[in-house]
Amino acid sequence: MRAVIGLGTNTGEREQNLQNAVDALSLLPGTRVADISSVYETEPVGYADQPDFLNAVCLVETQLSPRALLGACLGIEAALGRVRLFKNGPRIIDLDLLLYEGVTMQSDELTLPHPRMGERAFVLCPLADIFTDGRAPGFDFGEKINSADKSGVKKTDYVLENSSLE
Ligand code: PH2
Ligand code: MG
Ligand code: MG
Repeated sequence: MRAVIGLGTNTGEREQNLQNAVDALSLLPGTRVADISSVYETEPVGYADQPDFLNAVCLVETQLSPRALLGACLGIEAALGRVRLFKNGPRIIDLDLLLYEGVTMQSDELTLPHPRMGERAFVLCPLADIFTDGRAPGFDFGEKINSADKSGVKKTDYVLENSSLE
């Protein structure tokens, strides 16, 4: 199934952190990275007293279930050295399962689609690189991206490599 994962980082070697995360996703069992957005430099949303982020999203094709994919994302965060100091605080890497084709669900560990993705320009802008018509699997965001405040979000020229492709 197709799933969309949001990536964010605001400490350490930010570009390298994103690349390491994409590389780790492409090594997951039964999983291939099908597409990767541009990389955006974004002002922190919510807790403001922290460095700017780099954000991107990627589309994966996976045989993992939503819960297994979420667990794999948390495993990659830990492997890349994420330490949770406080909620929404600075992080070396954050991998959020945003969408999973054909699945809407709400539980303590996982809500799909991700409940805040429609309000976050740091998610919507990279999403629009992949889904240029404003339609992601199970999530139409054409209206949302038009009305979103994109002032704190700037496209960079950094390109993430996709080791799933020859
Ligand atoms: N992630 C958050 C909270 N705020 N702001 C930006 N710019 N980018 C993020 O990835 C981000 C955030 C919670 O995960
Ligand atoms: Mg997040
Ligand atoms: Mg997260």
